[in-house]
Amino acid sequence: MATEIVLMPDVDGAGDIVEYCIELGDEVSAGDPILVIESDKASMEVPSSVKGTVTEWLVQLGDSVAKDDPLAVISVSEENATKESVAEDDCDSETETVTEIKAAESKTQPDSVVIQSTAMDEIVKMPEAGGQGDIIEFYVAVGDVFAEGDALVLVESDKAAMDVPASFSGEVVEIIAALGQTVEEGVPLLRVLRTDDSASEELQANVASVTSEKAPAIAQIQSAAERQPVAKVQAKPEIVTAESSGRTSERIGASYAGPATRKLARELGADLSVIKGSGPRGRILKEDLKGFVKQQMSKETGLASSGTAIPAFPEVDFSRFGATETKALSGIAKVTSAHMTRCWLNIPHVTLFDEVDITELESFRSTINPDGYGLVNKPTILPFIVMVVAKALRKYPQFNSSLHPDGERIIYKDYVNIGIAVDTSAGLVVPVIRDADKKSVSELMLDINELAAKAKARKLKVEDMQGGCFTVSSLGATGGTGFTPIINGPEVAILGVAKADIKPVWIGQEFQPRKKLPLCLSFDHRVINGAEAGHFMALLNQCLSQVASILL
Ligand code: CAO
Repeated sequence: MATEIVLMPDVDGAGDIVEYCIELGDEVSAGDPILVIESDKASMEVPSSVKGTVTEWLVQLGDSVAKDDPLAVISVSEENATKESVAEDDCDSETETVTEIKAAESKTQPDSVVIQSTAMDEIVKMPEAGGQGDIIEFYVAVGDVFAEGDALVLVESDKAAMDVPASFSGEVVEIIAALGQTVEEGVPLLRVLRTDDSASEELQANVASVTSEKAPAIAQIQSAAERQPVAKVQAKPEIVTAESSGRTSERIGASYAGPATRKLARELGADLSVIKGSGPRGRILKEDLKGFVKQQMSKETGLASSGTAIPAFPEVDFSRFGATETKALSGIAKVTSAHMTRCWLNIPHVTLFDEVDITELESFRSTINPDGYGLVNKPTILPFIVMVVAKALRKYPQFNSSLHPDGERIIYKDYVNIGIAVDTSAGLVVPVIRDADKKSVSELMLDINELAAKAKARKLKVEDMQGGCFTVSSLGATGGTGFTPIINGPEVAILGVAKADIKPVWIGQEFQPRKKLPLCLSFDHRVINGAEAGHFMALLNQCLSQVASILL
């Protein structure tokens, strides 16, 4: 059994020991934080340089330490005597491949070598299909391990969200982009260490290329690589500046949390010592802290954290009443949820209902030969509706506008782009038909088919969902006699289409069977009044019930 002394790393100035991250007797891996040090400028975690058991502290809480001061004794088994150094990751280059091997320095550790390798460093970038969007969530934090296919980052455009998935397994070393940052194709998001087989092969290939004089050392490195496919490289210690955190005083020693979590706790005024950590060895994660604060807020006020003063639902343990299963929402569903809530709470909705006689339209539709228009199937009712809506938007520009956020101006748009709500397995998306007022029914049908197919295959680009002026939400094929669609803000109106049905209509002296299509027009009452909505609906009714009038 060999012993290893962990020394204070070379940081800017001295600092005080404020926290033990582990207890004596705990097993640590290379890179695991063992102590937290704070200076008047920053706080940082000091990682273990080897895998082993911490047997002795050489410093006490509150001690002031400087570079190379001994901090702790770690007992390393013979098997783990190969030292995988914790390299300082101050390398800015994306693809730098460095394998540096130094011979062991002391006789007590004859086999010890230092491997400093960034060979498996990879940069995860914003993918090509992603278009442009804002980063709204990092699903991973530094140190998190992920598998191929795991979602890493959630990027949101103004209408949809996209998960950036991992194309290999690995570990997060650095979050490069910032939350809220607008990113486009090729922008670096994360620095990661690749841990799949190809990374391991790459490491071994690098090692094998080192000169033969270093053969004994190479053997050690290879066995280290076998035990742990990627030589662990610790990112720079996480630094939180005291200036930015506004730190005054802090309880020392009892809570196991990283600097970023502690900084957030200070900002929120939360006492970490009463929070239960869900991380490894009870480490308090940011999620634990946020959950705790949320819980406290609803306990104290009974209000939701939305800022709208609407009482929140209390958390219910449904498993008391029977079996339950909890599943995470998809990225799209999360964005839709937030967007729908925002629209519902911000826009004073009014919904106007009507029934349109589409008997004539249906008989006309039945005569259409799709081949003659480059279509595979006959057009559905939807492209006719879109065409008529486009016409109505031109005639009533109030419906083709948006209210300025200051609430004092209306922005009129001189283009007519119509969004179509499409139901997909991942949630609701609204791709946009450009210049709908300039397209024929068959062109609109082709656009709808193409956008719906892309939506269902999750291949929509961000730009496919931008720039809409008005939305049509057709539930017709599914059923229902009417519904109250939520306006897709900052648009000011939306048309819901329910299921057409044959109904008896009194015409002249008798009832006649007519096909009636229910339409539901929700409008923003700040921008559109009821009379305008009535005129808009009347035009839709007229054009859809007398097909020829579409031409007028
Ligand atoms: N009444 C009766 N039948 C209707 C109808 C209606 N209002 N609307 C469509 N149909 C018929 C179509 O005509 C078609 O039959 P035919 O082939 O005989 O003509 C059949 O139902 C299937 O239509 P469709 O749904 O495949 O095609 P569409 O052009 O009407 O709609 C799309 C395309 C992409 C909008 C639709 O598939 C979809 O995803 N709708 C869901 C939208 C949604 O979820 N909205 C709710 C938002 S709020 O949560």
